[in-house]
Amino acid sequence: MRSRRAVLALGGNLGDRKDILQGGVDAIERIEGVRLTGVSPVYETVPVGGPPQPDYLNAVVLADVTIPARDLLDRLHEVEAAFDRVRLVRWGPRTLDIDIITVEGEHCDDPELTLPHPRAHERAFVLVPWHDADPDATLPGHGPVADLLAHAGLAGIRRSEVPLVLPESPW
Ligand code: A4P
Ligand code: MG
Repeated sequence: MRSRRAVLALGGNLGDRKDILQGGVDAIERIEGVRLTGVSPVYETVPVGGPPQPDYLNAVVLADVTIPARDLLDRLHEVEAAFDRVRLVRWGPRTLDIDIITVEGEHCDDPELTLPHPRAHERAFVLVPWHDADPDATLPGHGPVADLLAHAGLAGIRRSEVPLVLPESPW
């Protein structure tokens, strides 16, 4: 399948958040048909929605993907499971969540995989690191990420000094 650019958002608020985030990035790079091209700074963020829960670490990675988006979602769910992700309540605390924000040229309304991600445009914890990783990014249907940032509530977002490392591709 031809290569398309994809944007993935990672977040977690249980366990050793930094190690899990880096472990998630490393595991994404090992997925066959995925090549990481960029990684954002890490942000410490106040939870949006859900029950009372600890603050999150959030980051965004950029990738080139040659597998179908549904296969990518399945592989990402396997990565989440490898970090003991348990689903109890919607928007509840989690060790690792990996959302597909966009896959270049792909639109889908299926609840199992909605593309672009239906809430990305209003989520500062996605938009801020995405803009850092790609200042020219555009969210299809919503416009430039730089413009969306102007309307996003930035109060609950704090840049962390923790760096994420872009791993070497095994492929
Ligand atoms: N799904 C549909 N489209 C997608 C997509 N583009 N990417 C389906 C990934 N999954 C997608 O996801 C629920 C279902 O969405 C899956 O079965 C998948 O097939 P989930 O990972 O089980 O649960 P979730 O992530 O809690 O659900 P959701 O609705 O995607 O949550 P959001 O809207 O992403 O919000 N606050 C802070 N500060 N930081 C966070 O990271 N995350 C959330 C989750 C809420 N508050 C947060 C954070
Ligand atoms: Mg998710």
